[in-house]
Amino acid sequence: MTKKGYIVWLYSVLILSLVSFPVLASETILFTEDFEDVNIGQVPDGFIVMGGTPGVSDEVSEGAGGKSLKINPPPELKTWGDYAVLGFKAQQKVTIEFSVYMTNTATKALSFMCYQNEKSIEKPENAGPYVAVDNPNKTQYGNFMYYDGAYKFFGTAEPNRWYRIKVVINPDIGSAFKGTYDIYIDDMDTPVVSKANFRNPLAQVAYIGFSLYQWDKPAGPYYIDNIKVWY
Ligand SMILES: [Ca+2]
Repeated sequence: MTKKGYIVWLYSVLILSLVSFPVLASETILFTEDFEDVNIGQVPDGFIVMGGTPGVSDEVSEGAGGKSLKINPPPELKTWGDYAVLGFKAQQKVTIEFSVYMTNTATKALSFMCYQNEKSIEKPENAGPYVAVDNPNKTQYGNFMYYDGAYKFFGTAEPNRWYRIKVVINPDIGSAFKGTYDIYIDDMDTPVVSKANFRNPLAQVAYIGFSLYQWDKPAGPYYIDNIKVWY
């Protein structure tokens, strides 16, 4: 190869490298779970279950599909919260994604909550970010909601289909950590809610929980799938 030929070759390699390998934003995954490797009725390692009987099921196979986490207190159980909770390395800036499905029998709202430590996970009033969904045919709400001291409605929900939810937590580190969060539904590029306020200030986010309250009549079921926690 002549010197000129070598230089042309070198530039070609450089340009091809830049075109072929653009710099990608790095993503650190703290937790993922699709429930496919979990036995029916069990919960994966890392989950804390409280109140009723969350467990993996294959009852909703379409959509997000395969196996998913069923949250459905048994009819005789009166509970202030049928919880499935999981912990991860504490963060201040973190994104949580999951898919949720409600049947048309669901009568109570499913709540998704973020907590700062294990001690606080049993009480919804300890949550920072707080997003809920319920059945338009069986409840007074029938909407997606977030809670920052009062319920704020931001979208209509339908039973018998999967929704993909993304919650992006934006820390606002001042004298106390009281961040905000953005909520996405299905469209992962454009938030439907921006800068929702936390229900409570948190020092960090280290746990997320899914909870279904049941008191006077059967509340569920709801199904959760494809959980991803990352930053
Ligand atoms: Ca699955």
